[in-house]
Amino acid sequence: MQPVNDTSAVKDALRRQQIETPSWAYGNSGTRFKVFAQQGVPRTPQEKIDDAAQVHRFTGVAPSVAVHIPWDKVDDYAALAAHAKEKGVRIGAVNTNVFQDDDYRLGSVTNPDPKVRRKALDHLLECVDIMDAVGSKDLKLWFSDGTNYPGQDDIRTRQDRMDEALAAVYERLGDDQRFLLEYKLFEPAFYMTDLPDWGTSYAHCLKLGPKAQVVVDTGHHAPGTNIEFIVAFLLREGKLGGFDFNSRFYADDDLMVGAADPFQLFRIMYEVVRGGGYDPATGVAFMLDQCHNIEPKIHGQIRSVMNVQEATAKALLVDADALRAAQDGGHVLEANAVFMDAYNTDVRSLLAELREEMGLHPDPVAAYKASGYFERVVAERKDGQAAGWGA
Ligand code: LRH
Ligand code: MN
Ligand code: MN
Repeated sequence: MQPVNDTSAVKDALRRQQIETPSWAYGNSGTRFKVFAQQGVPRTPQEKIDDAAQVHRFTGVAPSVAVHIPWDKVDDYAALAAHAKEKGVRIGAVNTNVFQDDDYRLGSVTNPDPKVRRKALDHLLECVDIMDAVGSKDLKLWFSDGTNYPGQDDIRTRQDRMDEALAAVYERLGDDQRFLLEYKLFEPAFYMTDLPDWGTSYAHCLKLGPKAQVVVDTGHHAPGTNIEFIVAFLLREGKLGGFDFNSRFYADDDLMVGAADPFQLFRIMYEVVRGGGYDPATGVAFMLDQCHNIEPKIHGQIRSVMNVQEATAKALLVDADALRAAQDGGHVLEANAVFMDAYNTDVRSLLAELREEMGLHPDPVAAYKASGYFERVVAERKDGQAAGWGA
């Protein structure tokens, strides 16, 4: 889809938007130094889904929730999916976790010990079983694997082990399932990371085929990286599987999307629209991957969904014809002005109107606050669960 600038077409496009919230955003979280307990926090995976359903209820564009295994481990996954349905949402991506076990000290699928590699692979395959049970189409793979010291392990052999594991997972996927391969510059490994950048993820995905796609976590790059270039390139190659949205100031800060650099989010969303990634048929998943350590969680998720909506609205408002004419004519400043005009447009009233047309309150935060949901869960829930970090 090319960017559109007639308001009703922009609204139609925004009405169709789907932003996935992460179950771990609703649990207690913190830093390496302290996990802060908040009031009214979910005690079970079911209650995390209940909270996610509130975000959808007030925004109308967050119909799915990502789960993280084992943080959301339950005995009966089909029942969890039924619970989600009952609450008006569905389970989205299944996130794997091969980074919180003593066995993974030297890595998971790239570990020198074949027994540990097997254990990690078994977990990944079990997550595909869970996808089958909940009807999920996306498996998200992030590996903390890497080394801390030069010479600690053989870089090339570790790539062979990565290849082997990814091929086994790929093989296990159903026809309508795919995996989204995440990369991260550094942390927790500090010398060498086995999947450090989009190029490495892309190369692995390309070798495997169409069911392997790259996921761009906006917090996982070096400062100054042109993330929108990565988005444009991956979309052009048909390899952009989706986003883990969040904000960073320094490293993998996991702050609310659009908080640190709303202009960057606009530039990313422009490339999504420009490259056809906004068309549901392309299958680009718009997921949040955030924690709310010091701020209220459901409110934080609503705010984040709205930030993505605002950036998307502005991206859709870019006058594609005027931009192309200025670009083709080599009119540098005119082209930049077309771009900035869209970015500088205040889209809040357009979004408020859209919500009213969708039968929603124009101000999702105000409506959520007035609903009494937070007070109710504070009264009902004692000793909420940690999201997974430092639990
Ligand atoms: C790793 C990461 C990955 C995990 C999530 C909780 O930094 O971005 O996506 O699954 O955080
Ligand atoms: Mn992520
Ligand atoms: Mn991250």
